[in-house]
Amino acid sequence: MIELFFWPTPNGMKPLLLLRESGLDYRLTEVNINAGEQFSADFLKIALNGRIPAIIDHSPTGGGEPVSVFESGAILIYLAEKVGRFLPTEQRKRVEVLEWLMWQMAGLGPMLGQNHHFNAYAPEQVPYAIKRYDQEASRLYAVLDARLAGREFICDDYTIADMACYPWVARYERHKVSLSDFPEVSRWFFAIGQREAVVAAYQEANQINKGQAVTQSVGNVLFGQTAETIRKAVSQSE
Ligand SMILES: N[C@@H](CCC(=O)N[C@@H](CS)C(=O)NCC(=O)O)C(=O)O
Repeated sequence: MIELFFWPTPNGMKPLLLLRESGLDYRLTEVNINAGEQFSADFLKIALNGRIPAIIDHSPTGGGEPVSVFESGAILIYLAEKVGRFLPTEQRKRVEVLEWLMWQMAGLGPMLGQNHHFNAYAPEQVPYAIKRYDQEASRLYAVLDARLAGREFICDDYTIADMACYPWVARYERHKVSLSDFPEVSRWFFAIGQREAVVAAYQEANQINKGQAVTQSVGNVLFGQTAETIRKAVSQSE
């Protein structure tokens, strides 16, 4: 059984998409990031970075002690290898999927995250940052659009590269992106959104954190942490 430490955010959705698609046995453990539960000593033992998602595989392949994994990209690779799907084994095909997974992890996700931060959450308007991340968002959408031309999915089949990108593109309105400017992304996005597993994953996620806004006190939790947060929580767990 896979225990998924979860909150309904783009990075949280990635492993849930895979779990739903694969039929693996799983349960969700909510980590309310708006309330700071990601900094609890217990959670940091699994995910020292203090961010969801994380998993514990209570029945790892080959047996033995449970395996814990943090970082959504590493979780997707781990689960794909466990089920033997969504990540090819043939070298050329595999590296292509990993390439796009890394592109999402290091580019699309962080840049769209900053885009949303400076457009929606920053307590003061920072025109340079807004412009910078708006431009970067549209550049990245154009990269994905070019990649998807003539392809159903980012790689040959539906893979962890699609599962990583989809939940971020699902927030395109927050990035002030019009999908009509990116027709290939639009076609890919709406097709994936109709997959049974994707619909079920979002239905499950939507039961959690219904309509909780990022108020100033939530913002203080999410954006006000320092080295001290981690040092304190780590010393509490010792
Ligand atoms: N690179 C990490 C990023 C994880 C991440 O940023 N998670 C966010 C939710 S999408 C989080 O836990 N935020 C809580 C916080 O910022 O304190 C991954 O892909 O797993």
